[in-house]
Parts: sequence; C-alpha cells; structure tokens
Amino acid sequence: MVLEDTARRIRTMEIRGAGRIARAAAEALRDHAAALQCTNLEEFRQEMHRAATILTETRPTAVSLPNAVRFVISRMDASDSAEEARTTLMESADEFISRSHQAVDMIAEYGSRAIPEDSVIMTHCNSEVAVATAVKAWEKGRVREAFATEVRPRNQGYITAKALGDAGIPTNFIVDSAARYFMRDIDVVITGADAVTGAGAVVNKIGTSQIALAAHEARVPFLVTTETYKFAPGTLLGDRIPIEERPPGEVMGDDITAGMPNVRVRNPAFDVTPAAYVDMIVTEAGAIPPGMAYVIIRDYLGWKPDVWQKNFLIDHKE
Ligand code: RI2
Repeated sequence: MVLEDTARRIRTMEIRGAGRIARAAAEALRDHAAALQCTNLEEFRQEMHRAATILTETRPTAVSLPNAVRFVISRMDASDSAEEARTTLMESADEFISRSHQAVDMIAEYGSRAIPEDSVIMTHCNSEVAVATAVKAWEKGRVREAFATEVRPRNQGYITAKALGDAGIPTNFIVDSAARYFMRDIDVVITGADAVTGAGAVVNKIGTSQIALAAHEARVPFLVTTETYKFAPGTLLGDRIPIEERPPGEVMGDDITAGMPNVRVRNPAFDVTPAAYVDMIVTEAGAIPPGMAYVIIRDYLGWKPDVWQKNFLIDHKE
C-alpha cells in the first residue's frame, strides 16, 4: 500500500523534485521490505525488484530515481537469507536518505562560496539544492536580491519564491518569458538538475536551456547544483535521457482544446542544456566543470565499463 501510494504521489507530482523523489522511493522500498511477510530469499528478492520497477516507472527523466533504487536494492543480492536481505536493504535505504541530506548541505556550502559578493541571483523551477545554496549565500551576506521564474505549467516557481522570501531574501517573481529581459540585472544563475549526462549536459525543468542561453549571451555565470546521484551512467553507453511529456491538460484546459481540433498541445517537462552553457556543476564531491561529469560517474556511481550494462544494479562507492 505504501509502495503504490508513493508511486502515485510521485506520478502526480505531489512528491516532486529529483532529490525528494529519490528519497521518497528509498523510504517506500524500506517500508515495503519491512512489511513484507516473506521468509524465502528468492521470493523476497523478486518482490523487491517488482517494487523497484513500479517506482522507477513513475517518472522517466529524473535519474535520481533509478540511481536511488539501485543503491537501495543492489546490496541485498549478496545475502544468504530473506532476513539478511531485508536488513541490508533497510540499512541501505537509510544510508541513501542520510547521504542525500548531507549532500544538500555540502552543495549549499560549496555553492554559496561560488556566488560573488552582493549578487543578484536568478533561479528556475524549484530545486531543493539550488534554494539551499541561495539561502546559504544569503546568510553569508553574498546575495542582495533574487529572481524566481514562474515555471509554467505547474508553477513550481511559487514554491521557490515563497522559500526565498521566507528566508528574508528580497525576491522578484517573474513570468518565464521575462528571464532574458532581466538577465542584464543578474550576476549568477543557479538551477538544479534532474539528470547530468556523461558529456556534462544538464537535463532540468523546461525553460532552463533558454535561460542558460540568455545567461551565456549576457556573460552571466550559469551554475548547476546537483547531488552526484543525478549523474546518468547509462549515457556513457549511448542511452539518451527520456524527456517526460506530461498531459496537455496541464497547459490548456481540455474544454478549450476541444474547440480547436487542429491544435495539438505539447507539454515536455524538461529540456537539455548543453555543457557549453554551463560554467560549473556544484556537487557534494566538489565544484567541477561539466567536462568532468565522466569522473563523477566513474568515481561515485561505480562505473565499470567492462561489466556495466543497462540494467546492472550500480552501487555507490564506499
Ligand atoms: P532538486 C525538478 O523537477 C526541477 O526540474 C528541479 O530543478 C529538479 O527537479 C531538481 O530538484 P520536477 O520534479 O532535486 O519539478 O534539486 O519535475 O530538488
């Protein structure tokens, strides 16, 4: 029940944000394992793999989700009994959740140092780690003002504007299409990420790449804040990050579209910002140029070129 409920809440975006959905999935796997009345190891493993699939199929783009699920379930494969597998899995889930929280704090600290004194910052969508970085920089007296975009169609910018305002930061709330207009006033753009490819391209909320382009044109540094578990090992095998396209009803009411038979509403939730428009990626492993994405995948996601394959259960290095 907890499992299906978490899957539903991730799908409907009641739980959203790449880091939060990863932790919610880890928690759901842990609680599912705890509640499972099963003493047969093989049955236990099969059921947990089924649960993992239900969770990873909820949203296709955020790589944090499959990476979290793999982290949580991979270690149980070495267990000799269902009980051992259950304990290992539950410990792994707790470890993932605690490392994830620590990573946010570390990124906020490193990212805040990268923000110049007296900065006006701009952010897009609602990223836990980008907001944490902005607030940390504000507490250090490095931020003067913030701009938060609206983020049509789901309006996650409301959450960001409220969080920044509640932290005391004078915050300007703007429609997405005003980003370039205000870019001349901005000292640094900070966003989160749903996925980072081996080539250092950043997949994030739709509209991010336009803002990156405007920042590039205006010579404004573009910072991405992201935990290492949002890097995508599969991209080193040539896999592409699927871009989720959400229901048209999020953009335009079905009653309106019904009267426009030749109009098709498109609603991609994410876009890809090429590495060339990203100045720095701030992770818990340090602030790196996008060209070092491969190193993160190799050193933090257990990349083993000779054995890794699409469905191989990766594990974070100790
Ligand atoms: P954190 C969100 O996706 C946004 O694109 C945001 O930038 C990204 O996840 C990362 O969020 P959605 O779930 O992990 O709103 O930094 O579609 O919170």
